[in-house]
Amino acid sequence: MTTIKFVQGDITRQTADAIVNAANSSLLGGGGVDGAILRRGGPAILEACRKLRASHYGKGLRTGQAVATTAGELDAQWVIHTVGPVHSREEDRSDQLASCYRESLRVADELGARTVAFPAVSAGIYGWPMDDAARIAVATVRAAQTSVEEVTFVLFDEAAYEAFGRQL
Ligand code: AR6
Repeated sequence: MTTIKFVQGDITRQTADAIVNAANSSLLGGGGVDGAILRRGGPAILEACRKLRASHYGKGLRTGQAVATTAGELDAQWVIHTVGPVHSREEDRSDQLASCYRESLRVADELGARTVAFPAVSAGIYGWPMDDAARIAVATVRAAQTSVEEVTFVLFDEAAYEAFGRQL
């Protein structure tokens, strides 16, 4: 049984075995939570991402997939990078968003991570409406078959925190 928690704050200040990054398929950085993680985590994370691109992901990491690197100077052992879908009004990409949470937890299980911190994947630059992002995130983690003992959703602002809280 996985305990689910919600906190409001900056995920780069969170302590967890694994911190999930809302990355993009290049794995080479961006804005939002990705930029914050790469800044505070120091150069080791980007260096590990570059190596992953060269060794395994020449075309980039696909949407809905997840891969781990060192967490550099963050208070965690690993960063799990996942690529959320860009929100679309024409196409239902909910399965891809759910896959981000499932795949991140699968990678966490492989690593032996017991505690995992997630941001609201896709709910920033990628435009996913917060209430729907929260619904998919919480339902997917609840339904996941995982050995992870504790999942903490780290929500950047009050509106996001409240949207996730409504899922309880
Ligand atoms: N801690 C916790 N949550 C944060 C933080 C933080 N430090 N900073 C932002 N958020 P976004 P996406 C929230 O845009 O929508 C990047 O350029 C933010 O308020 O980070 O998946 C990547 O490289 C929002 O609620 O991720 C991709 O190109 C949530 O995190 C693209 O953005 C996700 O917002 C991914 O876009």
